[in-house]
Amino acid sequence: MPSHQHPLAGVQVVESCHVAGGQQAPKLRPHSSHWGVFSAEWHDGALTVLPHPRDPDPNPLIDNFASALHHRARVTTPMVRRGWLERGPGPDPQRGERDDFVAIPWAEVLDRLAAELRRVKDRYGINSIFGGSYGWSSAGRFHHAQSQLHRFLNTTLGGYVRSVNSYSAGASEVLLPHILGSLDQIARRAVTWDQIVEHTDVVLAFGGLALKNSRVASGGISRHTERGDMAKAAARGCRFISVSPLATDSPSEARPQWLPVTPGTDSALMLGLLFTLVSEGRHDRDFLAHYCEGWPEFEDYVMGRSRDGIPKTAAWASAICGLPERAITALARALPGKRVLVVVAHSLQRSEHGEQPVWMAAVLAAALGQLGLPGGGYAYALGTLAHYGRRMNAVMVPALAQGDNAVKAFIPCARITDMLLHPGATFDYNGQRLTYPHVRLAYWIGGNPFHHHQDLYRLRDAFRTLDTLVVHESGWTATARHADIVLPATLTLEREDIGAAPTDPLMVAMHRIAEPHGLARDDYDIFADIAERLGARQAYTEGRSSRQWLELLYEKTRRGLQAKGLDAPSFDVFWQRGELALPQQADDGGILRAFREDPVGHPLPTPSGKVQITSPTIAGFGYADCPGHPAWLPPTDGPTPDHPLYLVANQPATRLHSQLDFGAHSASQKRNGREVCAMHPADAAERGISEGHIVRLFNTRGACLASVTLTENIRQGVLQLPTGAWFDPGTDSQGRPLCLHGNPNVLTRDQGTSSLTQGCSGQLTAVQVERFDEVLPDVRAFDPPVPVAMG
Ligand code: PGD
Repeated sequence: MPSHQHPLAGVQVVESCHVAGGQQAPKLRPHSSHWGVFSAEWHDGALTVLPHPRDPDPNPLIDNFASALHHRARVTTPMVRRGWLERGPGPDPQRGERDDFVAIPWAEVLDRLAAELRRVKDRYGINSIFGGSYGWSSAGRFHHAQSQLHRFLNTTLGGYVRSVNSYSAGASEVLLPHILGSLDQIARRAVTWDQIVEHTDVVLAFGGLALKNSRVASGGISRHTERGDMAKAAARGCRFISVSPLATDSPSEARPQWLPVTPGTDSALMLGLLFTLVSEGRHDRDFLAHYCEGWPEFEDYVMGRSRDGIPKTAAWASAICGLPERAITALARALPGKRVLVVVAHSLQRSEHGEQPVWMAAVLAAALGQLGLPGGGYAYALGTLAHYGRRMNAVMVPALAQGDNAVKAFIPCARITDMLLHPGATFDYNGQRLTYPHVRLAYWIGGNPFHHHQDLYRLRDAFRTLDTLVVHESGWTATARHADIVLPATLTLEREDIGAAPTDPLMVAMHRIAEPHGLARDDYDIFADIAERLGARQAYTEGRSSRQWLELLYEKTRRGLQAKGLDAPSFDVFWQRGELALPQQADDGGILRAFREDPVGHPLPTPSGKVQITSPTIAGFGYADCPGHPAWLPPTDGPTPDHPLYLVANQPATRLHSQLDFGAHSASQKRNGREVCAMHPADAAERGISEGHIVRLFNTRGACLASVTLTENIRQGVLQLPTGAWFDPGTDSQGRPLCLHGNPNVLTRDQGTSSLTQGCSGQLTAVQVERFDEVLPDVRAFDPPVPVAMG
């Protein structure tokens, strides 16, 4: 579906023109983003953005850039919350939406911020400063926002309370090392799309293989190949089976068979498959005996010989997952003897007990004897990001050194609200009992917690406990609106950087394409000036300009290329060329292939060196919500009579997370500025809802509005509302809170996936929906606050 034609396909771009600062840059200037490599050029004041000429399937998300550059939602000048200025730092129920902002000149705001950092450090210590600052920020390796913040806090203050793991893969990152190997080893280094195109008979994809996800990679992606690879594999006869409540979770090019499972029940379905395999003697006993630990105990559980006494038959699974018993039996019988690849999307583990489908799918792949075979076995998270199913680069791509952090305290990133609301409380994490530190100041850059976190009204209460919240942002996100100090940050297009990802064979010279909007500055320059006030400019900057840092970072990769005897041009040549090809490692199947070929010489990095069908380590932790082998654990946040529908709050197709939600492409898919919710016609008819109606989705935590689209491509009993619409808090006529724009995280539950991993469980919740017949309030999410003068 490429909608863009590049006028210079295959032609090297070297023509130059002047940009501010007297530097020379090509007219068609290269740049990169998490959703694609592109170039841009100005014509009569209008910016045209074109995908990389060799990208076979460009991501239309690049169309959000031009309209975003000077949108009214941009932060133009430093702003400070009036209550913070008048009453000083401290917990404040006015924080967020109920207070005004005052515009303050750069020099003064940085003086005040430096003084506040010094006050908090001197009075409470650096373990009262939270710098976790989770978020995807932008693709450049130098202006990577989190790295800049961490380096700043380490070099100026000595450290900060950090966060670990991600919202993407919080459950699997912690679980996988116990049972197979690290997330990177299992997801990035095992089965590639090339193997699938050549070898695979069946791809059994739990959660599907949605292109909206696989067309994105943190750090950048130069060629979007997944659509073509699925088409090639399907043309060879590979069968794609997409297990998901949403038919749209796999592209038509894969010619998928859709199994519309009830949300959150995949591990029950897998148990039904395993029961059928075992009861018919079709499981691979040799593989389980030689390569795995703990199968007998697990088999007892499957067959109902263990304490619960329940045989996990296809009929049992059918009653839970909603697929017909015969479909489950037929699927189980279709797998043995074939080259089968079991895939589990990140989204499945982003919900309560999310560890279970990840672990169960590995066991299913083991029971089929397929682990470690080319194109077979287990590809955790394939199709969830463009990083997966590709080869790793053979040279390092650059990263900014962050310095040393003297603070030991940390939280799993999705426990931010618990930490702020319950300082001193203890919590479980991966076998440890940890204590929440008492945080007084949070510094957030490159992330949008009012996008990524769950139960946003609870998050708002948590942020109100702080003395000070500092945010650098390019747009007036809800996070910026909840801050005390908001500093305008440049968009990626407004600065130079290097684009590179460990799985993409192209390093990109990201040229500056536009001048900074308003008074926006680079995070690096902001931090350098605060560091100066804290007496640590040299420690933070090492005396380098941004351009000198780029040269230094580039040099690491250049040396790697040189050591391999490959083309290793100078920085200036790289910059002029606009890109550099990087070599890649062999497609060798990683640790799973090596283990299969020689389990003694190449044991897995697990306690037994084998696949842990059961884990004595996890069993030893004694967590009721994550036992010692994968199991069906019923949800506690499932549908109820009052809230009978599942809500799938998944990744959006029209933007990355909440980034550039105000851009033209994202806006074009909304209806009158409101987000669109998909619903089955039968569910709609029961409630008198028709196509295009505005509905109110609600549960005990909150409510939001959305415009409805009716589709048979969704399982009955399920609604789908993507994440990323900027939180726009208002009220209905009864004074009840209501997100006017359609942000599903006002509905989702803020609870860890389990005591083992404490991952984000925002993907699923239960809601009711009704027609909204009141006077329709306008969406104000992109209207910035109007600065007031100090009284
Ligand atoms: P983004 O919208 O990417 O979301 O959460 P994340 O916070 O990463 O936020 C990045 C922010 O950084 C944007 O506001 C952008 O303007 C800003 N930014 C970009 N570049 C820069 C920069 O250079 N400097 C500064 N100062 N700011 C910058 C994403 C998270 O959401 C993720 S990864 C996942 S997988 C989760 N998914 C779900 C889900 O499936 N369902 C629910 N309900 N919730 C989720 N939340 C999670």
